[in-house]
Amino acid sequence: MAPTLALVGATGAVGTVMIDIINGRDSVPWGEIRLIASARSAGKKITVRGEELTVVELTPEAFDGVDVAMFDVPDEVSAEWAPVAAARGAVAVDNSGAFRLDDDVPLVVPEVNADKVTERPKGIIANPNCTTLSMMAALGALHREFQLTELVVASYQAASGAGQGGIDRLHAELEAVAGKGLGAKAGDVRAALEAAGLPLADTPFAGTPLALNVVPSAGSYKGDGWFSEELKVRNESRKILGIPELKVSATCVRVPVVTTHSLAVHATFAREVTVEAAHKVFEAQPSIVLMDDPEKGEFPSPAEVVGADPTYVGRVRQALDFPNTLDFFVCGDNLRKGAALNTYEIAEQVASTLG
Ligand code: 2RA
Repeated sequence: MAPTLALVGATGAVGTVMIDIINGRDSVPWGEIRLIASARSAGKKITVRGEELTVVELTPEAFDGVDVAMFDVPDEVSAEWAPVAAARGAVAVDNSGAFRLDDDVPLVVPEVNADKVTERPKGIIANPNCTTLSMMAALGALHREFQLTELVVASYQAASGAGQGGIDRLHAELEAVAGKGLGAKAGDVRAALEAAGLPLADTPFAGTPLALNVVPSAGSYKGDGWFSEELKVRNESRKILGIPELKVSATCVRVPVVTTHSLAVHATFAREVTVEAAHKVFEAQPSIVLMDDPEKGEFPSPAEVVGADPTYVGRVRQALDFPNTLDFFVCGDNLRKGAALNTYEIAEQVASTLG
């Protein structure tokens, strides 16, 4: 019998993209698809693959008969409910941060470590943070050929990483500053936002304007100068690539882009690597699009990549002063491959292993 898939958080921002992805597949391995959400959203009707489904409330019984349950909900909801789904016999594929560093929970990017989906003693598989995910297909492919030893990255993260509230805030700020010739005087953007009724105390972006600005703060402050996004890049990259001692340093920055995270990557390898060899590796990876002819203005940028499934790679250079080191730029839609798509790909991978 075809397995049953559940989507927990079906009405949220990532859940909505997930349904879009399921609707866009040529075929799916599922029999029943069940939509689950909080009591507030229960009863809502959503069309999935031509069938109108009614969202059911998140209860233990909602997982009865479910084979794979995808979770797109906040950390604390996953922490409570993913084990409930697992106890009822489902494999939980979780897109929150609740289990990513748990030794008994694999952290999976199918292009890199699909084999790990069967090593799940808790019945839970974790999906990485979108910032880490945006560069993993590229780094995993390079690591297989050249053996990664050091990684230095700077992120350029979109507002939608902070959820719908982040998107709404950026749009409101852009409207408030548009056409005013601002940006030449310190504090003029801040003053315009306050005057427009957008107090900086309300922003999800560290009390700092995002319009006409960049904000070197992503996630929560964790001490010693580090923000949570930067530590996630380090810890998750090590776990996914299976290199516990990988040297990693990240600086995570929010930029006034609605959706699609970008990263400038400086990666050092044990073996000699050339641009030509790296291009071949990228071209052989179906989930990567190589856009690398800078002389002709060909490189990826969020405005061109948003809404697409692949990771886009460009600006590939041999670092001039660092042996065996490549610099390159990646862009990935943080709501698709960075969240919903990778979670769904894991779910399909699990389905392929079910008896
Ligand atoms: C962000 N990576 O961009 C986070 C979302 N998971 O804020």
